[in-house]
Amino acid sequence: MTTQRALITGIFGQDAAYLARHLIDQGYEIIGTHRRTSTNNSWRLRELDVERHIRFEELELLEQSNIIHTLKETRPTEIYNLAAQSFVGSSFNQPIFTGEANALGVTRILEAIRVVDPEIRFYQASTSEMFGLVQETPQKETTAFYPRSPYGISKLYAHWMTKNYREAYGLHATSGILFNHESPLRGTEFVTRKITTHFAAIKFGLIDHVELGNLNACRDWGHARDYVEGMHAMVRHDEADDFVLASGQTHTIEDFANLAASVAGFKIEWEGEAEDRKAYNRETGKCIIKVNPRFYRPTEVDLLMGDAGKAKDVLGWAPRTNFENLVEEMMAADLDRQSRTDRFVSN
Ligand code: NAP
Ligand code: F7E
Repeated sequence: MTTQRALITGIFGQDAAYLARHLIDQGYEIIGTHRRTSTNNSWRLRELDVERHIRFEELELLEQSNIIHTLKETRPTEIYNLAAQSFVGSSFNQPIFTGEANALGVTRILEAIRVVDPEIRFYQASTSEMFGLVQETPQKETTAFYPRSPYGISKLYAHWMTKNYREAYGLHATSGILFNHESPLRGTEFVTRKITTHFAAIKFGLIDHVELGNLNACRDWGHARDYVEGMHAMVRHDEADDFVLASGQTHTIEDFANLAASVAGFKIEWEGEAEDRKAYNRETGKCIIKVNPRFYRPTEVDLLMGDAGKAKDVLGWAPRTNFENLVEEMMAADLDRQSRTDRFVSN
């Protein structure tokens, strides 16, 4: 069999690191693409010991000619489009950039595939944010979409473009509708890792408390390591299609904070409601969590809970890491990182 060559966009992101690890273990050659930055941003690839196996190329989602030339020069057999402006909060302040990168960026890649080599298999990173104001629970492939942010809307455009290029031009273009997946390599702006980095810093006396937004939002959280295996299974499946990957369980932000606090060794007690809600360390009496409305979103996604039944039946995919193990792994990793420096760990 000829060697498979995967091009992964957004190679410096969380999912790309785990996917690169998985594909390298399967014997793949990896081309990792990134936008130009002034500093090296490859800490995740180093943590998983994959950096030395990757051929790096610059690829900017806003630049059509750059994408076409990169495909012509690197000749991948599979493309995993993981690059995106992926933070929902920022999408409200940067709706146009978010649309350019997440929506039109995908059209640019699909066009490049059509022109350069229509045999390339394509994976699009779709998201549970497309369900937004949910129309049924649990959410599955057939659930009606109702996105609630410029991010969700940009991803919905890309989702339909992927489907359209599949139907119109016969491309093997697959869309993975992934629910939240986290890990010790998660960006620190996302709520899970914001909590674990801040708890670690509180533990080591560097800060007093963390400020969060809506504590009642419910998310279906899994581990990125499990979800990238599902991406690969989708691309290797004979027919391109849409698949939900999810854990099937949902928890509030407060649940996540409670469990992370207990792993970090804090006994906490909650008082107050809404903006006045606070969590106190019972041993010291000090407040360690406060609500700051600055972190509220103009329109919120209140509840996500996915049904990954189709991925299980068709691909044989199921998550291996449960919520408790995920929180334990993330909290332990940040305690370990923080124990090795007196600077607040911020990546
Ligand atoms: P991530 O850590 O934020 O990584 C995204 C990567 O995209 C970053 O490395 C970023 O580059 C790159 N990027 C941003 N704008 C770009 C541009 N204009 N041109 C080229 N590259 C650009 O995201 P992730 O959590 O790994 O998620 C991977 C993908 O899955 C994303 O598309 C995300 O929207 C989607 N998704 C994620 C989840 C989840 O829960 N993690 C769930 C569903 C879908 P820099 O490193 O330079 O910032
Ligand atoms: O927010 C609430 C916030 O930013 C989760 C991305 O990977 O998953 C991710 O999007 C919830 C929201 O992730 C804070 O209001 C409370 O309800 O961790 P998050 P997200 O918005 O769910 C989807 C599937 C993606 O596709 C995205 O790319 O937590 N929340 N307090 C907070 N959120 C943040 N960030 N910070 C807070 O202080």
